[in-house]
Amino acid sequence: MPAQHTIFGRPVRLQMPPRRFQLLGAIVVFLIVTLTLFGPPSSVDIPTVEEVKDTIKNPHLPKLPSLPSVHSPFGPSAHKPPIQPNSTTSSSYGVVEWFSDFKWRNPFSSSVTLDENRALLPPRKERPPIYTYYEPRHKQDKAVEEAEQRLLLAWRRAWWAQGFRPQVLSLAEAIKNPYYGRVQRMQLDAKAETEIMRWLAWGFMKGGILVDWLAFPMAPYDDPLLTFMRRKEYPKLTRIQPLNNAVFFGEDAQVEKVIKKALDNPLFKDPNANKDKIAELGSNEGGAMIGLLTEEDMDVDSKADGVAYYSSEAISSTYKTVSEKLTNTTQAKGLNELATLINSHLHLTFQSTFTDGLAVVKPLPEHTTALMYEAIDIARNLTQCPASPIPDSCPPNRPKCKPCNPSHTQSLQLMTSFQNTSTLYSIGVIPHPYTLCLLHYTRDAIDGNFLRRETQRDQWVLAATKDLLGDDASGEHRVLHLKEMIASPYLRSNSLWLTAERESQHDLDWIFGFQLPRIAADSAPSSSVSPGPQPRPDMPEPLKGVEVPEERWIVNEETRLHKAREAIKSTDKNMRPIVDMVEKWNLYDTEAWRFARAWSARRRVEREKWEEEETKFAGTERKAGVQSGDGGRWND
Ligand SMILES: *[C@@H]1O[C@H](CO)[C@@H](O)[C@H](O)[C@H]1NC(C)=O
Ligand SMILES: *[C@@H]1O[C@H](CO)[C@@H](O)[C@H](O)[C@H]1NC(C)=O
Ligand SMILES: *[C@@H]1O[C@H](CO)[C@@H](O)[C@H](O)[C@H]1NC(C)=O
Ligand SMILES: CC(=O)N[C@H]1CO[C@H](CO)[C@@H](O)[C@@H]1O
Repeated sequence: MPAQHTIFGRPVRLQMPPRRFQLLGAIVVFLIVTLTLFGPPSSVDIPTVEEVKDTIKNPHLPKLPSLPSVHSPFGPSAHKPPIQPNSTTSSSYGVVEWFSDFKWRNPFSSSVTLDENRALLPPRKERPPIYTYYEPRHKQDKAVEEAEQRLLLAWRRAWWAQGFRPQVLSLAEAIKNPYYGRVQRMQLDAKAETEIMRWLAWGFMKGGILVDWLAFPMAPYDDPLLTFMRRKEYPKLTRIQPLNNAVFFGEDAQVEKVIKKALDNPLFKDPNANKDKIAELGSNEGGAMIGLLTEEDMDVDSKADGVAYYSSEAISSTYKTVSEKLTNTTQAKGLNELATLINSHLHLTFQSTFTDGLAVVKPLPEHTTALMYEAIDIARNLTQCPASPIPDSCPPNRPKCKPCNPSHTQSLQLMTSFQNTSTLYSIGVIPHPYTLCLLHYTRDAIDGNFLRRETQRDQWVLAATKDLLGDDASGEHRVLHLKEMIASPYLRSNSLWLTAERESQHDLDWIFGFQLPRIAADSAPSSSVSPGPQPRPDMPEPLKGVEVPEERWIVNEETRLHKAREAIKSTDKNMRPIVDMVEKWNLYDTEAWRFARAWSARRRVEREKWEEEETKFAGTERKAGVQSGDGGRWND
């Protein structure tokens, strides 16, 4: 007899339903299980109009549901991932927090960080160390030393911007090398000794990249040599042919091996007797060390032109104006001019990399003029011709460059949406959604009714990606794309992202690798180019088809921008819920803003921390007379 099934004590008869119902039943069960496990589609998690409305009417009601934890059905009970070291910094808009993870390509940071305020960033790319050797001469003039420090700072900045971790070595490292005593006893001439000490210091650091402090990266970020050097794998000890002894790379064991081999050279058996021969080594094209080695000890790469070396030969043959001043009495002046010259060549390299010029992206352009001040300021300075003691000169690695022409500077245009080309440098300003609401709808305050009835969600993200992704892409797709542009290793060197709420940009020089012009000549561009500051490029043309607002409306925009900044900063218990509400209403815009803000905060923290670690060594901002943060007294 079959078992009798009961429910609440009543007997029930079980009978298999017909086949087609079995299938339907299976589908229903599958749907229920899927929904339970993975949660409903994400847009359902976004608070509804009713919820927002209720919160506004009754501030005492529980808060709006928090951001959707898209793939985390058991969200609230999960543990937050542990907080990573140095992943917070303070700002006037509260704490900026981030979490670095491989899974950063996620439309909502909070689905991984489980924390609305913590942005999910890509893992930090490790910076390969790059070394230079600098030893001030004894009893050097103070002005000369300062000028050299300034050059070292330029060296560090340029390599930092290219993704390296530049460090200035000195005799202190060489002394730690076990071979130091032996070299010192040899009593070599100054030139040969410096070269060998340089290798000892490098050997002590266990290999890597060793470059001269007058060798600068002057090429696009994806230049083959720079890309190779960033990979941090140097299978064979190598030098670069036309650069003499300016660039070497190799691994620890190889460096150690050649140092040993060089010091075992028969010439050193009796250094005194071989004095002349040893002194001659210095004139070898790869420096004294190379003269002590044989060909098979080192590879020679002759196809690399990503690095510009300002050797004394190059300076005296190509940059005569500067070399004339590098004599005893005006040496400091000469070095300062050399620094300005190098800065101009770094800037020129940037300008020639982006042949289509600069784009300042201004989505929703009707009422956002005041939002763009900072971006346009930076863009104009970037397109301005750099000041230079020899204005029409070219960097040593690109003698056929096209010098900057003040009457025909790099193009600078406004665009309503981002473009996908690597020859155009874009500057974007991401507003907080609250800021955007005030400006775009020309309001002085926002309330729930207005937000719900009159505003569209996530307008900024939609407008900013219109040209790239068309009209049909989803918000998730758009915000992911923006994150790629901001942070992916391939795209991030093509654009700069500011948040509208941060008013000053202190680390631009370290992002670009050169000092932006901060002084401009007043005169109109003249045909003959003179040394010193060049005229400032004009404002970009207004966008076609967009009415240019009158001055008084722009003044209103400025006031609103100020109000929005105050509101976002505010911890007031009446203000905070409104800002929160606007954030929840615009999840994608908020996500883009948080991401960009955390990205630039992390970059800044990384740099400041590193500057702090390096304070004891040569070439820091402090030693070069630059106040951390501003341009210091070396403004042009
Ligand atoms: C520079 O000074 C050094 C030593 O102080 C001297 O030997 C040299 O001749 C000077 N050179 C010039 C160009 O004055
Ligand atoms: C942007 O351009 C690159 C290369 O030209 C291409 O691979 C990529 O798919 C483009 N992206 C979009 C969104 O069009
Ligand atoms: C750009 O140049 C102007 C002067 O021409 C200067 O006032 C401003 O501070 C500069 N901005 C940046 C970001 O360098
Ligand atoms: C600047 C800063 O906060 N540095 C800290 C980074 O994290 C390490 C390890 O937790 C600390 O020792 C630093 O002080």
